[in-house]
Order: sequence, then C-alpha cells, then structure tokens
Amino acid sequence: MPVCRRKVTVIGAGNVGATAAQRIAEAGVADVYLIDVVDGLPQGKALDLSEAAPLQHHDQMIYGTTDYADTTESDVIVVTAGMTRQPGQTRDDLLVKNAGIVRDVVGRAVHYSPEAILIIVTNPLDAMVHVAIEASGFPRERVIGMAGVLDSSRFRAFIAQDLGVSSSDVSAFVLGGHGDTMVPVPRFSTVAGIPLPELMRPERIEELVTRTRNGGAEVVALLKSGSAFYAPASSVLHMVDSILNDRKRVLACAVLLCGEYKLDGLVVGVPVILGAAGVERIIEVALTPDEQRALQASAGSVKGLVDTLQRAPV
Ligand code: A3D
Repeated sequence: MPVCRRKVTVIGAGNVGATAAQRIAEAGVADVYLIDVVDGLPQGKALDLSEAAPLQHHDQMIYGTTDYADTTESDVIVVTAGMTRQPGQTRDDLLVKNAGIVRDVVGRAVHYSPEAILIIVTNPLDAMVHVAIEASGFPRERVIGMAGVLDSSRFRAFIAQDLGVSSSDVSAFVLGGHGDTMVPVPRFSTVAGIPLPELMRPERIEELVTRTRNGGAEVVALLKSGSAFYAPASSVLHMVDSILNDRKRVLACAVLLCGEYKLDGLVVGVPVILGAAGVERIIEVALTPDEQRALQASAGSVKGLVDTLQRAPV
C-alpha cells in the first residue's frame, strides 16, 4: 500500500474516535492525530494502534496528544468529542453541554488548521453542525455532519439481510435529520439498479424503515452502556476517503441548506458530492408531497434544538 502523508485529526479518543483512527490508518488514507481532553488516553490508544501497523501492513503514523498545536495543518478534522447522557440529565442538558464542547474544540482546532474540512460526529448531530459552522467561521462546504452515511448503511444492511443479497448491490437513499425523524426514501433505494418497491412488499419496507430509524437505539439497548461505534467509524472513513482522494462520491451528509429542498438556514441530511473541496454540490431531487412533508418535519426538529441552544446561556 502506498504511503500517504496527509493528516487527519480525530478529536475525542473514545469509541468512535479511536475506531475511526484505526480505520483511516489501516485503509492507508492518512496519518492520524488522536486528541482528547483526558491525558494518556489518546497517547495510549495511538501507541497501541501504531504497534499493530506492521501486522496490518500499513505505514501510516498514528499520534496521540492533548496539545492542539500538534494538529497543525490537518487536512480533515473529525469531531467525536462529547458526553453521553448521564442519569438525571435531560436531552437539552446534553445538547447544551455538547455544544460547549464542540464550540471549544472546533475553535482550538481551526486556529491551527484554517484550511481543514470539518466532519462532525458528536450528537445531537445536526445541531452540532450548526455550532461548528459558527465556531469555525468556515463556509458550509467545509463543515459536514456524518449521519446519512451511517443511516444509509444501516438501511442497506437490513435490505441485504432480508433479501439474502450482497449489501454491495444495495444502495439506499436517506434524507433528513439524524434520529427518529430521518426520511428513508425507498423509491430511490435499489438492488443492482432495481427499485426496492419492485422486490419487497410495502409493509416489509416500512418495517425496515422503522428499524433504520431506531438503528442507534437498537444497538444501545443491546450494549447496555455506550452506543454504536463500528459502523459510525466506517462511515467517517468513507467520508474522509472521498474528500482526501477527491472521489466525488455521492453520500448523504448533514449540510447547511440555503434554499435547497425548500429549507433555509438549517442543517439537514441530503445527498451531496463529496470531494477535495468538501461538499462540491448538493443534489436536489423532486420529492413527493409526503416525502417533502416528512423532510420538513425532520428539519423542524433540528430547528427546535437550534432554538434551544440560542436561548441557553453560553
Ligand atoms: P465516548 O466513547 O464517550 O468518547 C467521547 C470522547 O470524547 C471521550 O474520550 C472524552 O474524553 C472525549 N471528550 C469529552 N470532552 C472533550 C473535550 N472537551 N475535548 C476533547 N475530547 C473530549 O463516545 P463515542 O465515541 O461513543 O461517541 C462520541 C460522540 O459521537 C457522542 O456524542 C455520540 O453520541 C456521537 N455519535 C454520533 C453518531 C452519529 O451517527 C451522528 C454515531 C455514533 C456516535
């Protein structure tokens, strides 16, 4: 595998961050700087991952640090830093707490990497993209939320398992905010080009759509503590790879809409072309009235979070 000295910083060396670092390095996509607020955690995980490099046959460097100066001139910055909900804490408490963390880490990171592309993972995702846009001052093309890639992958996996076909032949189309208001669009989901409604009963499609909406919660319920991280980390890798290798993949990403899909000033998941410049184009497709209504409702829930943040003390 050719050595590539591009630089990705992953902020938050927890489950998603450390696994994303592993995936990015092992795919030979870039060197990785893992950074966390807990001293020793990023250094220890980076050391462990580096020691696996000879066995995994890659030459990427993986560094751990708590000093943002080490992340200077990163090409991509992935933000996974955040808290999970604690007993007695409301969703709004978590929203405000994570907004504070994202504002802080993004501000520090972009100081050293003003040309980077930001990929946001911290929940609640769409609201955190708003915070990151504000904290970085970056144009919307360079602040991108990871959610649709994961949600689409979950939908693809469920369709493939149900039909007994390779998941490589399944493509899925998911719009909207991350969470229970996401909008999978079955008529644009295909198996080797065949529209899904040709292969599956509407009731079964609906069951898989519901399972996709609850995909995160299903994993949480099984794990008992913590949330999904393998598929989220793979989703991060796909986005980083498309950007750094200018692949121009069409992926569902959370981006700030400025009139597209009849939405203005809100971050919502839509299909985009992801390349060296970040979001190179937002792909707009005509939606049915039902799909448009579902997308508006999803955007409405994102607006609720953004409004809560604006009312919260900074
Ligand atoms: P976890 O394993 O707890 O890791 C979070 C890490 O962030 C910990 O190592 C913390 O020490 C670190 N951290 C906290 N505050 C700071 C700070 N100020 N600076 C640097 N590091 C800090 O969580 P996780 O990795 O499982 O999840 C991380 C985030 O991603 C959470 O908000 C999840 O809800 C979110 N997530 C989103 C998706 C989406 O699809 C959008 C999927 C999976 C996880």
